[in-house]
Amino acid sequence: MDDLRLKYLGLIAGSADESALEEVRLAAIGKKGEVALAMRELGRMTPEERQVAGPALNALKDEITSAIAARKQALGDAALEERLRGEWLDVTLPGRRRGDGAGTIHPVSQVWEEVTAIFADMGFAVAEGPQVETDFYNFDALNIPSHHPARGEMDTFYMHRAAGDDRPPHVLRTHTSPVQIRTMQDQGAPLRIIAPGRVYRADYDQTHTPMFHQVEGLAIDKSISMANLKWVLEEFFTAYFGTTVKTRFRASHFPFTEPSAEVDIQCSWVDGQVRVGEGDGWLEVLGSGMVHPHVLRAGGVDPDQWQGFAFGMGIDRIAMLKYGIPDLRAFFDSDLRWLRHYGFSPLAVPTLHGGV
Ligand code: 2NM
Repeated sequence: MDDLRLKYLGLIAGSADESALEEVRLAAIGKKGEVALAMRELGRMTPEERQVAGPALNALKDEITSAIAARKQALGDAALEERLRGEWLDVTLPGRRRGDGAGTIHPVSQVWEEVTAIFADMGFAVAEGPQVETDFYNFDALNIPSHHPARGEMDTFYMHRAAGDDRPPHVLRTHTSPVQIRTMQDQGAPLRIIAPGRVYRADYDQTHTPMFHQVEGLAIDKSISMANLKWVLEEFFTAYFGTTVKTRFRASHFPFTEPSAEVDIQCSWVDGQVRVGEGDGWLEVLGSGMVHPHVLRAGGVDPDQWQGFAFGMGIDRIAMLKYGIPDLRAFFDSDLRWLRHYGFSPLAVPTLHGGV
């Protein structure tokens, strides 16, 4: 019996997994196991022998049973331990950063969205139109006569026509005003829209790029006035710069508005840097006026029944003002270090309109 005991306790201790353990169990205490066979021997013993051997065999069976259970438990614990070691996860590690090469929203796109959101809050819908225009929509409809300097090749990009095609050439739009004409024609009055978009002029120096971004506004109704214009613009600049901004209107001239005004915003200069909404300086940011009757008529709107204000400003320019960017041309260099420098991080929200 001691031999059986040592043999099976040894085999149990040496079992590497549950199936090996089960084999040992069957061999030891299964129906045909060695302990069961030994128990069958009890019938051939004397009562005295049986009285000693019976309890001893039962005790051996119990001992093997609990040794198997203990070994099973130990093997299970070890397997769990092993799995936990493999699946270990340090939740205190910092998150993975997006690569430093990741792009971000472009300042112009960001400002485009800011401007759109502010005017949307005042009830202005966004209007869009083609960037390649006829000279009717870009010039004639806007009361810009054919002898006007803006129509010269010096200022405007003209598209080539095929040889023999003598229709007037298409132009890259020089402002988003053609969108205003098209929207007047499509929707009629009353109307309250902004037209943000890319525009093109043959200009390239410190303060001009051949493509830039403009947003124009147009509000047409029975009794719209320049007082409404002034309120809307002050509301806009105050929301955009996050501080109360006064405006100053100066009489001016545009072919498409009468009367016309150039609009300045209040500012001061500190260490050569401009600060909007404080001080007694003024910065020109915008052109505006009451839409000329010829322009309303070109849009199919009766100037005897309707009147409206319009304005136009440069998105790039007000982006430079808000984010302290001194050089316009850097907008189009695609330099990520420049983006980071002006505080545009890769975590910024993605653009909705396709971006710059
Ligand atoms: C400006 C200045 C003044 C303007 C006019 C129109 C239209 F088409 F409705 F008549 N849209 N925008 C306008 C007026 C634009 O930009 C400096």
